[in-house]
Amino acid sequence: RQLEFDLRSAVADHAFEIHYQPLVDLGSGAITGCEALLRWRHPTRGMISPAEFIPIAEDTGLINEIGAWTLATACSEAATWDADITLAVNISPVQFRQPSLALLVASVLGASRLPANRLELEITEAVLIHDDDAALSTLTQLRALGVRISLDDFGTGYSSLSYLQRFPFDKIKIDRSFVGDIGTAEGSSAIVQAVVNIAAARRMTTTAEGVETDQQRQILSSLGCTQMQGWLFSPAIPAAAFRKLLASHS
Ligand code: G
Ligand code: G
Ligand code: MN
Ligand code: NA
Repeated sequence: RQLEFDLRSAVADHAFEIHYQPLVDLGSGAITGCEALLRWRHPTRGMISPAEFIPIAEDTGLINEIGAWTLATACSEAATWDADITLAVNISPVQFRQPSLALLVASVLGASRLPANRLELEITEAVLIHDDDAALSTLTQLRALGVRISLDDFGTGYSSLSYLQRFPFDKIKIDRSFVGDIGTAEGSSAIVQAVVNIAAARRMTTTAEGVETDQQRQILSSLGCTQMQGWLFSPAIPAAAFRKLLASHS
């Protein structure tokens, strides 16, 4: 496949860049974090979405190299920001199953000098379904480093409330399919409310994804959701623009 071939050279050529999307506290309106989102500038096809190339990277194993680059680059960048905000990095299930993940994270934190408590790793429920003991052990190792763990896309996969019982998460990210329905579809605020309640009972925070309207923001705020992320505030933007955004909001 041509795209796989190109992806291999992209790793070597460092044709990737990282964009950052702010995470905003629903109470104060302050930027309290961001999510690193990978972008691939293809020589002839322009920007290719991670939704298209991450699956190829996972199938070919290239995700380990790409993921390590993303983690190291985002941590180094975030360590230079003049703001005490968290950095969230997506970890693919393939990366998560590498026994050396915690070692990698420790070495990246050491090299970038980003404080561990400013790093959040976003994982999806897909990592939890295969091997409970290995997953629990990896999560425990990561948390021992002081990094935070977020459960991404909550509600879309094989969501099981028992995961929340068994695994130590710091944050639940409520998938944008629920957020998009808020204020229109009957029952969707009830689902968000239920997730917020469970999170609070388990000392986890909640981030609503895909917030696009002020009405959604208001409802999420009244439901007690901690944080929001979405185009209402800002899409993911290049590092230099994100740095300016931080400066203009501090
Ligand atoms: O950034 P959006 O712009 O299009 O991202 C699409 C999908 O790709 C999302 O599900 C997002 O979690 C995933 N994604 C974006 N960046 C990364 C990354 O660095 N690593 C992994 N594993 N997934 C990513
Ligand atoms: O799966 P994950 O949550 O990591 O992916 C984030 C994805 O959500 C990216 O593709 C990003 O571009 C997208 N996204 C971010 N904000 C919004 C939004 O407000 N609306 C929609 N529809 N997508 C968004
Ligand atoms: Mn994510
Ligand atoms: Na998500």
